[in-house]
Order: sequence, then structure tokens, then C-alpha cells
Amino acid sequence: MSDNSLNGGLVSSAYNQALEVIASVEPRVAAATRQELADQRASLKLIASENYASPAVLLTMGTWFSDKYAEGTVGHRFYAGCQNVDTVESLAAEHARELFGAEYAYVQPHSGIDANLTAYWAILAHRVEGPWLTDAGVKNMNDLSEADWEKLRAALGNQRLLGMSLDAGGHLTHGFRPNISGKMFHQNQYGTDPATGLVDYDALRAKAKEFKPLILVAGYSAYPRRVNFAKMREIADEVGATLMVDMAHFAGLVAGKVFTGDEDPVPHAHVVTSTSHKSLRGPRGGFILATEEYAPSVDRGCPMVLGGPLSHVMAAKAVAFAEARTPEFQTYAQNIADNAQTLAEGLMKRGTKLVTDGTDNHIVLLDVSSFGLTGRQAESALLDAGVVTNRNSVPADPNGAWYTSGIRVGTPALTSRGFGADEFDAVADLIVEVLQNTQAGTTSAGAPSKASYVLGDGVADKVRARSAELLDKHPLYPGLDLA
Ligand code: DSN
Repeated sequence: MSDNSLNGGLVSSAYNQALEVIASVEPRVAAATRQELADQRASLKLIASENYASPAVLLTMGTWFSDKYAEGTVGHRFYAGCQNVDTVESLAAEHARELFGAEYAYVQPHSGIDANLTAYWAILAHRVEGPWLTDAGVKNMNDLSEADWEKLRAALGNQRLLGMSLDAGGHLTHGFRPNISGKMFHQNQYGTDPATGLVDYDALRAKAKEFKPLILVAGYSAYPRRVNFAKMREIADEVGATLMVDMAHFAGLVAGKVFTGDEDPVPHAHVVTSTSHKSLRGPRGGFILATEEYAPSVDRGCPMVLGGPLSHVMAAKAVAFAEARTPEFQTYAQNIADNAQTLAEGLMKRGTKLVTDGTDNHIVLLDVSSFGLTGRQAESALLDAGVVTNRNSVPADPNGAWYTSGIRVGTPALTSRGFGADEFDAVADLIVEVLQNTQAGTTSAGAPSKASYVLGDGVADKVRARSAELLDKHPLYPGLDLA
């Protein structure tokens, strides 16, 4: 990890002592923790939403800040003794504002889903509060009686949300019907052009004009292309919607200035939600950026949606945001995108079909039906060979969300290990080697199966041996020796 290296001896000794203490209470947890590092070191981690946080970020999470309750906001807590939590929360918010050029930052959400739910409630409070509450004779959401709540629920039932569909690459929380976001709103979804797999902004505009959403959600978990957020804002303005962008996946590319201008969501969206642990390479958690207009409503994340903030994670967010301000992080972010191009080209030149025929972010989405496999079969065969990916729907997927026809891969984690173009071309070769040598299996009754598969003899061992050569060249946490 060239830009994420260790102060070897010091950190090794810190972790060894920590693991001894853990082992004295529950040795199996200490053993699993050691094994997790060994497994992560020995596998090709290609899950697009995963990364390796720096030792500074990891160590910041393991402290007594974990023991402190701090509901409320900086300087306005429901518990005594929050002066140090105030310091780290203020630092994290200040770094996030500076890093992303945002007017306001809220760093309490525990996850991306918390961030999205908080943002939805904040937008409802901000947009619905005025007229509805005035009619109901209530000043703000905190003054609602039970009867008011009933009326509010009815009123909220008519609020509309338009987001990208799951199979086009959107997220569960973008209005997917089985998710709370698809229940609390009257939802509708936009997809991608069937011929190109790309967002069709004209079709989206037409749908928005017809549907008239309160919230237009942009952002994705499995769309391998950049989004024009300036155009998204134009569409939102045309229909009077609030533009909310979920940048959880690509926050690192925004922080690292790979996505700028129309591709940077912060100057265009009213509200931006994110996680801190994906391409941004921080601790597992969420955060929200917003314009001043929305800030008071977002600030009510606790108690509206959240409980006590995780102070140890907010402290680690401050550390991670400080890391992301550096020129080294900008180089890292550019490498993520360059490596994704190499991986996509390497897969395509070896005959793999990709959704949208390429990528221009950190995600590559393989359509493995061209190998005669479901996503589930491909994911399992790849894992047998030490290649860690996840199955994913492709647009209009005939195999549904469980078996799927796709495999999603991403470059943030291996780029953190220092993989470059040569290594990612080799990774493409290894993926194709596994997929070409995997056959769909049958059920015990002899019928075609979407889950079982047969991986050719010796393929897993051969791929693991070639992966080990790549991984050994780029060790994970190189100075860290666990006794
Ligand atoms: N689970 C995340 C991902 O893999 O994209 C999204 O929540």
C-alpha cells in the first residue's frame, strides 16, 4: 500500500497486544480476527464497495470513544461530558465540508442506509412541513401530536420519489418497492436505455414531468458509468423536485477530483448522501452533505432516524477525510478509474460481455450469460479460485435478483494494495480463465440448475497460484506482522 503504509513495528506491536487482550476473554474472536487478515491478504478482493482502510483509520475506531453516548448535535447534547465528542464530530464535519466544497456536513449516520433515511425525512420535513403544518396549526415536526402524525402519514403517502431501478444499477434505498423507501413514498423508477445500458436523460426528463416527484434520486451501486449531475439538477428544477445524490460508491472519486464539473454532485444537488468506507477508504459509516437550506432538517437526523452517534467512527471519519485531502489520495483516485479501464478492456479483449461495453468509474459489470452461467454460479466458481466478487442483476435480468446474470467487480481495494495496469490485465485473465472453465450444473433430479456448477479440474489451484504471485508483489499492510 504505497500511499497507505504502516509504521510497521509500532503498529504490529499495538495489534499483537490488542489481540492478546481479546484472546484472554474470547480466544475465538481473536483467532477469527487473525484469520480475517490472512484471508484478505490471500484473496483478490474485487467487491466494488470494499476497500482497505489505513491503520490510522482502523486504530481510531478501537478506542474508548466507543463508550460515549452523545445524542444531539455539537454543543447541544442530551448527555453530559461530550466535549471530546464535540471536538471529533466538528473536525469530521469541517474536513468533509472542505474536502467536498459543501455548505454543510452531517457525519452522524451509521451507514449509507441511515444517511438516506435521514435525508428522506429531512427533505420531507423541509418540503412538506411548511404548507401542511401551517394548515394543521403546528409549528414544526417536534410539535406533532399523535393525531397530527396520523394526518402527516396520510400526507406523506402521496409524496413521490423517482430513483434508478435496482436492475439498472440503483440501490435498494432508491425506492425499491420492498425497501422502506419504496413504501414511505409513492415510488417510480427510471432505468437505462436497453440498447446502450446508459441513462437516457430525455426519457428520464419525460418520466419526471409526468410523475412530478418530490425527490429525484441520482446515484448508483452497480452502474459502470459517470452521471451528469448538472443535467439531473436541470430535470429536478423543471419539475420542482429536490435533487438527492447518493454518492456512496464514488465518493472517493469526488474527493480525489476525478469527478469534477458536471460529474461532481456537490455543486448540483440539494442533498448528497454517502458512505465513508467504499472508494473513500474510511471507516464503515455514512454522512450527508447539504445546502444551508436543508441543514436544519438534516440536523434532526437524531432523534428522527438515528440513535446515539458512533463517536469512535466519527473520529475515524475525521482521520479518513484528512487523508483524502492529500495529493496522494488524488493519485489513488485517478488510479482507481484508470485501473477499471484496464480491467474492462482486459475482459472485453478476452471475449467477455460487459454492461455498457465498458466503464468510466470504478465498477465493471460482467454479463456472464455469455459464458452460459448465472451470476450465482460465476460468483461461487470465482470464490473457489480466491477471486472475491459479488453477483449482481443486469438490466432486465431474466434471472432475477437472487441468481442474477451479472458479476460486479471494482478496483478500489486492489488499487489500495498498489495494483496497476499490468496486474489488472492479469486479473482479467484470471477471471476469464475461471469463467471459461466453469459449466452450469444440474439439480439432483438432472434438471438445469441456476446454482450448481462444475469448475474444471485444477483451475482453482492454478488461478490461486497466479493470484498469489500478484498479491505477494503488493502485500496488504506490509509492516504488520501478527505473532
Ligand atoms: N452493499 C453496498 C454495495 O455493495 O454496493 C451498497 O449498500
